[in-house]
Amino acid sequence: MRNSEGLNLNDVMNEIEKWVELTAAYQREALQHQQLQVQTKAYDTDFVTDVDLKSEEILIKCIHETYPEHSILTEERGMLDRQSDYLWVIDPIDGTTNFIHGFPMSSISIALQVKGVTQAGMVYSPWLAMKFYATKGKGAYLNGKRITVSQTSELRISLLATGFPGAGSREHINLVYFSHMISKVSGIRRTGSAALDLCFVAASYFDGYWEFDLNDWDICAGALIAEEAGGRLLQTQVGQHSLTICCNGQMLETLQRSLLESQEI
Ligand code: 2AM
Ligand code: CA
Repeated sequence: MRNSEGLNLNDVMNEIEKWVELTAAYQREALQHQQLQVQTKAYDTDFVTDVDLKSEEILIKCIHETYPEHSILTEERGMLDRQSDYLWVIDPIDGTTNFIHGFPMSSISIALQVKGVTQAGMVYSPWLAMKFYATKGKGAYLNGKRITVSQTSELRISLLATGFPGAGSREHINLVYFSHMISKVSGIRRTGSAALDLCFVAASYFDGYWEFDLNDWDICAGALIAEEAGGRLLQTQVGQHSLTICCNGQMLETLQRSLLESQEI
């Protein structure tokens, strides 16, 4: 299976799987046997651990060994630019706060973009033993089984997910949206890993998801997986904030309308 640039996406996915398993094994070992070293970044609740950094190092080394000319964008190290059409987008731990607390809801997220289009992605939870992956045009899978989004078209009976990134800001824009939406749906969950939230929409556990101000590395792989599972992804701007919405096609318009009503409250 070759994409327009002649790369075999089956081979790419086999490589990704090896790299991610290696990283997951390291994370399991580290959480069991190691004293975590936690540092803060932009503010006092924006955390990074030595395990984030080492996981990133493992993934970068694997990519450089296999595809030395490719560029890499990572959460902790930024852009490692090789002036290539190929860009790997990596979040070594999506859900770092959960990871620090031992709450088993974090993931390794890795995607390959070719000329700006995501061609392959994997989101792997070392704790749930869930491996979500997709290649463009070939569907989405969870541990070898094809997954598809839910068919729920009614918001009233839907289970949604959201998140509150950047909790350093006490007045979070999403609180208004959350309180508006909570009475309109069956329930709203907040896992703390945007990558897993998108995959949970892909697997139809959630009917829809929204979140503000996410970064490329949070959503690159999960967005492909959700879209390949039949989901729709919308990214829009609300004032200074970017809003990501993901759900099945039947619900997109209703969910978007309902979310945007929140601004009028
Ligand atoms: P992280 O754990 O890799 O930082 C939780 O709602 C989601 O928001 C997670 O995907 C989390 O990714 C992300 N997140 C946490 N803090 C953030 C910040 N300061 N800016 C943007 N995204 C953030
Ligand atoms: Ca991260």
